[in-house]
Amino acid sequence: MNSRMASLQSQSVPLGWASLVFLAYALVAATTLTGAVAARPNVLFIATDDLRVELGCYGSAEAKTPHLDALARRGVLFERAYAQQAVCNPSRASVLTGRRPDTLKVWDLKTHFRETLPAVVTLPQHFKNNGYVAIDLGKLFHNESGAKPPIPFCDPRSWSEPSEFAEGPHWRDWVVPGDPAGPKVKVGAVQCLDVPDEAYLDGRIAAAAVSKLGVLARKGEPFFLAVGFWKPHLPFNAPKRYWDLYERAAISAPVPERMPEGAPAIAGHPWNELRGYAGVPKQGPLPPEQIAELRHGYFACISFLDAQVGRVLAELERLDLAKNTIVVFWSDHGFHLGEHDLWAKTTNYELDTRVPLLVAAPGVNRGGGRAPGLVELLDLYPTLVELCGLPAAAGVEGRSLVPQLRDPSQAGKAVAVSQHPHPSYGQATHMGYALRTARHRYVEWRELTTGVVAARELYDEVSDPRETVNRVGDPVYRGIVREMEQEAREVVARGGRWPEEKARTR
Ligand SMILES: [Ca+2]
Repeated sequence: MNSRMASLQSQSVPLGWASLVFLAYALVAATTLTGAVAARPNVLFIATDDLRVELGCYGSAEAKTPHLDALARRGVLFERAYAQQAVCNPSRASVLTGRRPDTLKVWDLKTHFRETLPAVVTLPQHFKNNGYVAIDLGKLFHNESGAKPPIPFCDPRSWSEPSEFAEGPHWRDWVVPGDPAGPKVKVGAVQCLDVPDEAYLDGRIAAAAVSKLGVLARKGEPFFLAVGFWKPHLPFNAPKRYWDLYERAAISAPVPERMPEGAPAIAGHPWNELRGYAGVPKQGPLPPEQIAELRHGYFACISFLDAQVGRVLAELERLDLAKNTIVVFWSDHGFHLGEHDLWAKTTNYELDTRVPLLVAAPGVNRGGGRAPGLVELLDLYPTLVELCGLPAAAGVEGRSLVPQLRDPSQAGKAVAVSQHPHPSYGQATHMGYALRTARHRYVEWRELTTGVVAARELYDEVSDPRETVNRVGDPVYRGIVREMEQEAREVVARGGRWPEEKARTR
């Protein structure tokens, strides 16, 4: 009850008609105010970098992720969420503008979306324009600019305050014992030192987020707090105690070891990202002990990341903000750890395009649940706009996930679309479009200048979830291939945008 109502009720004189009318207004105003507060929840938007679907709550037999598993229990876990392109900049630009890479014309690490679509209103900018405090701690947009003249990749106009921990090369997040200035050149792919969490960026980002939550709680204004963790992106550096959670001898080997049978060469890549680190062979296979070390390091980084998320979520609870804060946890794309004879990202396969996505929206998803329907990362923009009661943003291509948050059994999309140019980095010659339906993954590689289809792939995700055999030439799948070809034509014609009016599922 507000103070005005309390003082009205405490009046000792009998209430006249005028006072009763005023009291009625006050009651309506109080109800409206309460409604307005409930309709303006805060958003804690947690991004991670290169985290594939490798969490305990997703059924990983190896990853130790107690804090994210707890978040999954109080939110909705999206079992089939897909990135629009499996590499940092295009994926993040897509999520944060709600547009597909083809619409943005951002498919590489260098192009900033402000070069191609200068006036676009980003997700945090839309919140800022509608009365929210928008804060960026960590990597949300891409972390390095290739534009000339340089454009700040953290996109200052999206935020209420300057970004922190948002830019710089990944290799600099490395401890040189005795030298606080850190490395001057790119160093190794793994690091295991007995150092505090704050020795690395993600520990410092978690500490900054904890501190910022205190400030925001005292302010009392609605906030959109983006926390962008840099892990488990290479280099795999986590404090030793996170490495110690795993026994290297017990860590599984990559399965399958080879590219899918019948896959075109254009679907793979020579792992340039990993090979750029010291100690990694410039060509040829990795020795088994290095494969085990790298996989160990990736898992250590996942647990390190999980602990940092836990610190932030614990502070949200402690400040009593959790009940009115929507928590979103997502990764910009997946990752290969030697499976398919591939390392890192930049393919159109399930391991690279599928991502973890958890959404806890207090009062919306009572009791949480697991949503099996297909969704796309660019759906997050309209979802948060709807959840917070903001006006719809123009030009956004995603579809709100609110129906699935209310009832996780609701159907998802008929098709989730991802795309990736070939080669993975540098001057592209082809674009590969991946169409993921409930049962199949169809990939079409088209020559960029002519549009001619150079190669095709089809995987049966039910009988072959690890994608070991390309079925595109298998007569059993002839009908499916014909249908998918038609659908791919429509997707390409629409610039990678799936026609929402088509509600077919298979
Ligand atoms: Ca990434």
